[in-house]
Amino acid sequence: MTIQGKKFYTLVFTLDQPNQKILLGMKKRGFGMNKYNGFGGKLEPGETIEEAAYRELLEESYIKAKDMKHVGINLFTFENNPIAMEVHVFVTLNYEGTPLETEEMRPEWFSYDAIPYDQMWTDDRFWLPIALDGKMFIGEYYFAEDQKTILSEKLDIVHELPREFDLDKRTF
Ligand code: 6U4
Repeated sequence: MTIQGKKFYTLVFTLDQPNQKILLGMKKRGFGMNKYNGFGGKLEPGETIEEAAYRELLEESYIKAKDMKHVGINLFTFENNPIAMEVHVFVTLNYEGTPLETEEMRPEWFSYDAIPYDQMWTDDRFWLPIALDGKMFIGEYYFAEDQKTILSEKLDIVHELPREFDLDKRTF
């Protein structure tokens, strides 16, 4: 697979740890529409990955995170698409506000043992449990054009995350 470049995205999972619940949003439009996911999106010009993570969570759910932990990086590539998506995953345990529906997302709390993986991206069932377990990961997923079938995958638990995924170190 020839990759000519990548774009950065954020993805934030808000956790109600005492009640073992995770906040997901049903995406109402755009990429990943009709799937549950965390809250996130593209970086704006001049923004750091962390700044984008806080901003997107607030814009899409009205949750204001007090802190966040960077828990993983996933590199997504797609058949016949030369641009990779580099998604930086965060969790927040400390936040203010109550989630509200926005134009983009309909928020809903789920118990950790009832996460609707069948209505999420195919890769989430592999790496989200690692994040919920308090560990960090780096994943690579190569998707077929249907955006469902994973053609190749690699997932590592790591002790430290790099600032970004080095495309030269891709496995496939
Ligand atoms: P806008 O400009 O809001 O219409 P949109 O096309 O909706 O953009 P955006 O900005 O919401 O895209 O970003 C896509 C979101 O989907 C990011 O949070 C990253 C996330 N994402 C993309 N591929 C994913 C995958 N395979 N698994 C996953 N999240 C993914 O869990």
